[in-house]
Amino acid sequence: PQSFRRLEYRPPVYTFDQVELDIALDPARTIVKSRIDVLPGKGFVAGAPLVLVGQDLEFVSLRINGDAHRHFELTPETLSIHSLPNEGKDPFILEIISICVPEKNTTLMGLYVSNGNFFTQCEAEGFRKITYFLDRPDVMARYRVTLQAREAQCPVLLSNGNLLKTEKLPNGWHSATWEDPFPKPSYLFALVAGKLECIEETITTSSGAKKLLQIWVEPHDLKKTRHAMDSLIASIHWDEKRFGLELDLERFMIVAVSDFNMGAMENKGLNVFNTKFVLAQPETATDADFANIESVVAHEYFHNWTGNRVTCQDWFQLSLKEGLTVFRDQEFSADQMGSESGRAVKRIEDVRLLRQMQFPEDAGPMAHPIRPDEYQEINNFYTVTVYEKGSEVVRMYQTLLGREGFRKGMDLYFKRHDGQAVTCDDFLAAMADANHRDLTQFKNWYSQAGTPRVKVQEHYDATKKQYQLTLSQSCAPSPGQPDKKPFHIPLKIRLITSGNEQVEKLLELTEPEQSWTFDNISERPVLSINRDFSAPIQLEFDQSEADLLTLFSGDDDPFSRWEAGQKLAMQMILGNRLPDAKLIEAYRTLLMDPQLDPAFKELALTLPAETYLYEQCKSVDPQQIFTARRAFRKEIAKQLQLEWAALYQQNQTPGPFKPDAVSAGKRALKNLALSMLLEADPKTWAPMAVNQYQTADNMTDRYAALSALVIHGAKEANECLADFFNRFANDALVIDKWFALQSSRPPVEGLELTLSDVKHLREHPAFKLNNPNRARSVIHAFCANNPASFHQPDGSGYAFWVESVLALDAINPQVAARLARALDRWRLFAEPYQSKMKAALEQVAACQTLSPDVREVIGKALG
Ligand code: BAL
Ligand code: ZN
Repeated sequence: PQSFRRLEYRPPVYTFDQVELDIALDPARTIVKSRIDVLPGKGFVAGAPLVLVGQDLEFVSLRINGDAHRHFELTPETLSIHSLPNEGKDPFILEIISICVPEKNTTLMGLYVSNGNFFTQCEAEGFRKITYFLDRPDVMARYRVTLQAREAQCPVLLSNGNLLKTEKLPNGWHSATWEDPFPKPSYLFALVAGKLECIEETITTSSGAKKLLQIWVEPHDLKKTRHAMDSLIASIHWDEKRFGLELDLERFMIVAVSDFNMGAMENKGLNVFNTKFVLAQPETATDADFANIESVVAHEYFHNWTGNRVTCQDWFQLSLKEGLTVFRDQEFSADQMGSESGRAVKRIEDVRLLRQMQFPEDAGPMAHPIRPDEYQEINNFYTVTVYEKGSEVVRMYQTLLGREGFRKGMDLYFKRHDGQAVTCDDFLAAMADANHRDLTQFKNWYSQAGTPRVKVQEHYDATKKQYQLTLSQSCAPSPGQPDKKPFHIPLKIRLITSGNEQVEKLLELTEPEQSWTFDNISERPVLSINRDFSAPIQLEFDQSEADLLTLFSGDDDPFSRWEAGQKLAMQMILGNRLPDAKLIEAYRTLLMDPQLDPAFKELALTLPAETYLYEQCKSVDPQQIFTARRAFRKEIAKQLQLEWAALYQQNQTPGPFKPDAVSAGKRALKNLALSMLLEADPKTWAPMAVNQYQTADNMTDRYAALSALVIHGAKEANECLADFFNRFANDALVIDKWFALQSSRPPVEGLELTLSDVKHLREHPAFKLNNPNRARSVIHAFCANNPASFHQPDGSGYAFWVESVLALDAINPQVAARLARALDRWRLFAEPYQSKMKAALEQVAACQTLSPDVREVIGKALG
């Protein structure tokens, strides 16, 4: 397989200035005419051919400066044009006509049809499926796009930028012409056409300019767009206030589509979204959905500056825009929580996701630095490492430089690079220069994969009243990187004493081993370290259970407090122990503390995920871990049954549903209480869950009640599941939840989720393999979110995985490659799992027709 390497980057030989596209939309035969001003690029060599890329296109014709041109070669993936005017030194006009077939395009890259409407997805390399082009992010051009279609079939015609004109054409066709004044790479191109309607608002931005905001959806979904619009308006105001960044276009559009590979896409002025991250109403969307919509709308909007105005030189720099934009959306969502404790809750949720998803990636066969050095298929590098770890790296600049210093760095970055395609090094240089700091060692975060481990040793000398802290760092080898250089690790610490006299400090660990001495420490302190998760590391710290209990009961840093509880639970679960009396008392005190945020209580009583527990083991027995974790949970449920019952009553949210953080936190705690009550005693408490299921006026409560019944194997579950399906049969996103709940249901005693149950779901009339959301709701939910049912000693789960990867790969390689990742950590498992997983991987590898996407993932897993 072909590999692409970062260090082999060469600037483009030719570049484009103005691009005119004329696209006649027909599902069976879309004709694309391009007219491009070509000029020498930064890497120009006289006489060199112009090599364009194209995929699944029918070539029709080519002209240069108005004349037919015969000096070209076509391969399945390229169009090389020779004998250019004056050896290519003079600018010239290139005209190409080609044809593509949107209705046959099941990959959902390029131009495709969903529910009879046309959509595009061009990032990373989808534009080449629309027309022959220099489809690379460092070629930035101005686009003018004319869309033509049958008016009855496509009354709405949208593309990037501003609408210049619309025209009626013969035979019932019509056209719309759009112009985007900002130069952009082809991956930010978009068009949408079909039967859509919008809600719109006009707002005034900081400079006093009026801007039109629109959200386009299928007509029956119009009533579900308000939350997305509110989130967009809040994002626009937040970016002005926090970073001084204003919306630059006259109009900004969001369009929702139900067939979509990713969450959403930041095309300039025309964001295209998976319906899952746009549509919400209290009756159909949960609090988590509301929060996700807010954060994804913000994320895509923030890309307008971090990604679009300043873009990536090449795809190895993906984290330049993604890590930074995730950081920005995390900060936005934290601010939207409305309080300091709300901010902390958001931080804990983000860290939890990082550790559940990214730590395993960083320890597995697909481990890569946030700026990878090599890839076979770029689609495989839209990873939690590039996104979430990338965001942690950006956050560390802010930790090291302070909020003001970070802002100075951002200002300099835009001052230097607006309108350019740049690199991660350019971002680091802006941060360093704006703050007169040497950040050379910080570069190791960009170049080295793996989660650093920091070992903590402490010594307290009571006679000298001196505390000594020694930290040493290491990082395990990762693919292609046997030896690691030390990282620059910012660690927030505080020494906790009864007198409370020590304040928080920031330590910068830069050496393999470093010591710090603290004087005038009146008693042996309890160390609170990596507060607020100031660095994305694993701590090796033999902290006593007594110290952990002290931190869990009262650390003033909410993250560290939560973390101490997680560590206690983790150690006991892995040691096959039940929570002891002290921990139960600590849980009880925390749950009953009237000062504490309900959302925090819910997080503190939610146990570490199985996949996170796996990473702490040398050899994973998934059934054993599941059983130990479940027993631990049952014990908490039983011992605190009175408290759970009280919390259930105390955290009701009467009145109309509001998705704000405080109400959502109360619902989260109330629904954890409900789940715990069913865990303790399903027979007694199931009727209360059924009542909540039936009387709920919002999806959060209805779905939580249904989940509690299903997860705890209550006999009432099936009736409620049937009711749920009938109630929401016409709402695809809710039916996805219905599938996902059943597919990810963990086994309960005497009620295992069998493979035939999952196959049954896959054969359900409402199941559609070619709709990514639906496929994920059954297949990924089972293979990736239901470890205890998936990892069967007889390997039957893995056989299902093989079948599913191959079936999906024939339709949509990107979705298949995600699923293929489910066996990444096979080497970590005990027998018989390990051998059976390896055999399953080999079975997929033996397939001759694998996509490059799946081939890369499987190849690396076995490599
Ligand atoms: N750029 C791909 C989708 C996203 O990260 O916003
Ligand atoms: Zn993004």
